[in-house]
Amino acid sequence: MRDDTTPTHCPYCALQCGMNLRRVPAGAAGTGRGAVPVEVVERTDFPVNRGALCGKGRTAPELLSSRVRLTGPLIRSHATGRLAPATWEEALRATAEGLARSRTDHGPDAVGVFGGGGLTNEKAYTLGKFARVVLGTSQIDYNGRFCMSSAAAAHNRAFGLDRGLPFPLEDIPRTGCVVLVGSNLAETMPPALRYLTELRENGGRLIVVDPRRTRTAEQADLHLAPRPGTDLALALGMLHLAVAEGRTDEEFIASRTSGWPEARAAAMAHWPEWVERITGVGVPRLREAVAMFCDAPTGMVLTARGPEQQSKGTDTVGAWINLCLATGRAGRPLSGYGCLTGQGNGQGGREHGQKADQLPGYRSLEDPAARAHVARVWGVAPDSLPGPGRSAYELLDALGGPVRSLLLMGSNPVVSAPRAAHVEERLRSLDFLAVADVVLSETAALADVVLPVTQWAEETGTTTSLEGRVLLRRRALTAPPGVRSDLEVLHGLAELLGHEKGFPTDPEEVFEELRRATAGGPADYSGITYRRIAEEGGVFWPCPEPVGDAARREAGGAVHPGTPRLFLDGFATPDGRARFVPVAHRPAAEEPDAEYPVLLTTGRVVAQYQSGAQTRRVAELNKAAPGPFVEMHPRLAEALRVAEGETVAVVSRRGRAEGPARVTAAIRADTVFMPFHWPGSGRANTVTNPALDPTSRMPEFKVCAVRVEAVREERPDGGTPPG
Ligand SMILES: Nc1nc2c(c(=O)[nH]1)N[C@H]1C(S)=C(S)[C@@H](COP(=O)(O)OP(=O)(O)OC[C@H]3O[C@@H](n4cnc5c(=O)[nH]c(N)nc54)[C@H](O)[C@@H]3O)O[C@H]1N2
Ligand SMILES: Nc1nc2c(c(=O)[nH]1)N[C@H]1C(S)=C(S)[C@@H](COP(=O)(O)OP(=O)(O)OC[C@H]3O[C@@H](n4cnc5c(=O)[nH]c(N)nc54)[C@H](O)[C@@H]3O)O[C@H]1N2
Ligand code: SF4
Ligand SMILES: [Mo]
Repeated sequence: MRDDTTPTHCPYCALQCGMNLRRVPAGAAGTGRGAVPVEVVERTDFPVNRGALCGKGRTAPELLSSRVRLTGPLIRSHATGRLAPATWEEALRATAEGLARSRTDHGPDAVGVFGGGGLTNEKAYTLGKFARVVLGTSQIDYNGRFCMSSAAAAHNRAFGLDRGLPFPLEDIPRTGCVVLVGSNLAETMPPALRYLTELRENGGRLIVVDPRRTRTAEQADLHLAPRPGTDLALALGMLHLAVAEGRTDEEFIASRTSGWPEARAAAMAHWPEWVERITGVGVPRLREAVAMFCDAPTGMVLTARGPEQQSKGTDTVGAWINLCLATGRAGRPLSGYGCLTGQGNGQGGREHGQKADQLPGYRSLEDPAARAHVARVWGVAPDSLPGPGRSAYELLDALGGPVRSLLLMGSNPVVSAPRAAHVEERLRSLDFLAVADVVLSETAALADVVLPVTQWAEETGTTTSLEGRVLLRRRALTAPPGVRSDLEVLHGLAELLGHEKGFPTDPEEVFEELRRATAGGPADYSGITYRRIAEEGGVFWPCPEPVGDAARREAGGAVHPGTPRLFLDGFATPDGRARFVPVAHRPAAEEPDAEYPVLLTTGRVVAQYQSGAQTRRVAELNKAAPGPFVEMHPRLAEALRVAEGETVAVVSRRGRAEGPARVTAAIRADTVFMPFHWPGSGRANTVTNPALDPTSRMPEFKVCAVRVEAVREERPDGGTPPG
């Protein structure tokens, strides 16, 4: 490795593609702001992407030197109401005072903290510790609640442990059949598409379940296009047929599971003909899918946001898990259920304590033993740790009410939260808002204090990929002088709030503490060190370090190898058996009616990332995906007398969003699709429904009832142009 080259990982999605960053010699790319200081060079030794990157990863360095990047703190001036430059001392002091004032006036739970699944493990851990130890608040949650919380809840319920994928991606091409439910991998994790291509080259079959014929669905042997919000019925229908056709694995059910009689009865109550009526997927197609899945010797079901972001997401994932368990496709080599986690540290971000109900190591905040363990590591009394707080949407909804001030790090809810106009209004009603970000996001623009932070390539830290593989991102260049790392921000605030110790700024020092905090917990990182990750290219958790192993490790001896594959010897439940959960279909929180006759579903496009805060500022990506659109079927377009490219409004009970019509037969005629990456008049989340799943508290991003209207431009003569 040349010494101007640093092996690291992409700042964006959970695939965490490996890349090398090479410093560009001064002068070679121009000078000053705007000159990109590093270039991405192929890194072929990381097995997950073997050098391949999508456009977002390839262009990620652009934001490092971008003119729109924040380079100094900002404080809102009382006189002008505008954000104005300030020193770090002023900004940290104003933040500490803003948070402390709410605490003094209204109690510790009047202070909220909102984190992000893009934060490294070290940051997520420190943010959770900061909330509980320094602020003493229970009111902390994060955007991962909007992401994979339903799959996480279902995982815990069935398997006793939540790791998105219980096997590495490299197993996918060797299984017999993959059912991919509501994932548009070809656009959301392009380098991973190769695993599906290889699966089919090896003779394996691919079933894709998506209301749209996406670029991913085009790869499938069988594409099922259910009505949005009906995956639960679909999975139950498949299980019903598997039972009726004698395709269940009774030996596996008897030896490895519990609860089958109830789950079986629940599935048998869902007749295939009824499922056809609910989902729009015909019985013959359903039968074909069951045969394809069960005839293969091994099989996997993988879900992503499609079935999960529903007000019944937990039960829906549970239904797919039941299908896996009943057919013996779990806890065996090359078989199982997995969730494709989304954000860069979507997995690690949910393990180390920025979630409302959780302590590091995936420990429960309500478990006295877990509280005692973590309190010991933190040097505080177990009783001083607050209990569980509100979930993400509930927390945002409580802003300006019981929660008076907020520290936000790593999320842009003005664009990404459901019922976003309401959330924006809640944020505006706060007594005090501080936002740490790398750019002036739509949410940062509302803040009283903006804290500019370092970016991925300027700092070191670990992430845990969708495979459960703990990876090391390394610092490749020095940050501009005006910015500080998130860890430095939290250290500075802790100090001002009376905690001089316990909040180190060195990521490795934080990780060493995290190892101890997670020791013995479900997500045990105690055997993982920076050095091991660097040498081994990543380590899968759980990776405990039993007594004596530290010395062995120091001496170069054999230690716990990490756990690429889970559940092969038993599930993580007390009796080692996977638990069936009986589930029944229920409608979406909002079904179409005469006033709102169409279904809206939302999601992503390949060139933009999430709220777009970062990718909308990269020229190449912005050119590829310049703005919102409304995908609709030609029949719907005809009924509305709308042509390709004409502006339409999508209106729900919560508000309206506009965009040009994109007319395509690749979507169901009863459904329109909008990507959610943009603010303003095209903000899809103005329209979405914050109905929550009762278990995971996941909002129903994937289905709500809308009316679609043509927006005719007024003509001088008062008429409208022909439609
Ligand atoms: N380009 C890009 N890549 C990303 C991201 C990004 O913003 N942009 N974000 C990252 C993150 S955080 C995440 S969580 C992942 C998300 O990755 P995905 O889950 O693949 O992304 P989505 O586009 O939200 O949803 C996937 C599919 O669900 C379908 N769908 C909609 N409603 C339903 C339904 O009711 N049932 C079923 N079965 N399917 C439905 C949509 O048509 C869509 O094609 O992507 C990650 N990668
Ligand atoms: N309608 C609809 N809405 C959705 C979804 C959907 O499918 N449909 N998907 C949901 C999902 S799955 C997700 S994950 C959310 C994501 O939505 P958001 O939480 O808004 O995610 P990002 O846009 O990634 O926001 C991250 C912010 O943090 C900043 N940032 C990046 N790295 C760092 C860092 O290290 N430190 C700090 N301090 N800041 C940083 C970025 O610049 C950006 O402003 O959106 C959800 N919203
Ligand atoms: S697929 Fe994800 S991790 Fe890989 S380059 Fe693209 S955004 Fe980055
Ligand atoms: Mo996500």
